[in-house]
Amino acid sequence: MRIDVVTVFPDYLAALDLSLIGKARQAGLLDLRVHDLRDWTTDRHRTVDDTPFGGGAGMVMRPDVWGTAIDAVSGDPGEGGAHLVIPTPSGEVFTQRHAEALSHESHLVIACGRYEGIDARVAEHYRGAGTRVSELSIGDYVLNGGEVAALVMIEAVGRLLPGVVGNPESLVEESHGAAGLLEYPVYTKPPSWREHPVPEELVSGHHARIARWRRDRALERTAARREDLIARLEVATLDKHDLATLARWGWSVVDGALRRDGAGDDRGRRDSSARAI
Ligand code: 6GU
Repeated sequence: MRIDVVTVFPDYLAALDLSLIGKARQAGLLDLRVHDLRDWTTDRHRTVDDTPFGGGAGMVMRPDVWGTAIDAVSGDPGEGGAHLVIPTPSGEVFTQRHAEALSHESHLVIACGRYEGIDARVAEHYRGAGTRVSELSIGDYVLNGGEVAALVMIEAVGRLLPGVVGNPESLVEESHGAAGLLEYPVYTKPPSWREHPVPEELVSGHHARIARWRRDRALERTAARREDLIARLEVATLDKHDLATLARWGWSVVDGALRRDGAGDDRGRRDSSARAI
């Protein structure tokens, strides 16, 4: 995969030389190129922004500079062209599903805005020209620019590329995978640490018992921390034991879908919250 990042702070992306993504680049699995947007300015002051039409605070990034930059790094649109990613707090929220979809692309261009964002005509223009354009936010909080979001997306996408993660099995059970649950808690040596023993199921050697324990902890954790994920579970993928675990957290099946029990009864939840999840 090739990824071109355009930014006014190329140094922000220096972290991509490190760790797994750095290795993927060295191994030739990821062709990552970081560009300074100001290389495409034409004035003496290398201006990339201006005041907003309609008034208001802050500055908006100019579409002419962005257009020249994106054209220069996108390659030939006839050959499929690049998928344009614009990190912005007003985008769709970036999830593992977006990471998976983007990992199947051959070329991404990530346009990192600063200030109050990029002139809206840029996304509009490339969409109109048939380019795939994704405006994506990494969560409901405000950053000063798209660079940290680009780092997040490149790491999430990059680790899904074939050969980047050494053991592909580690991609299977982790949080936000296909099961739609958070990951179960994990433990290693020593077997007892500061009076905290490792749960006995995990040292039992019984494969089925371990699997059941992990599944229950994943369900409980998700129920405690992410009700939105429980509500989206496919009932057909849950066994009787799963439903019993969820019932203890106040969830039952109504008309084929999971529903939180009403009447504000959260006793089960409080009881379970009292122990480690
Ligand atoms: Cl992608 N950009 C900015 N500036 N702030 C954000 C964001 C992106 N995602 C969440 N907050």
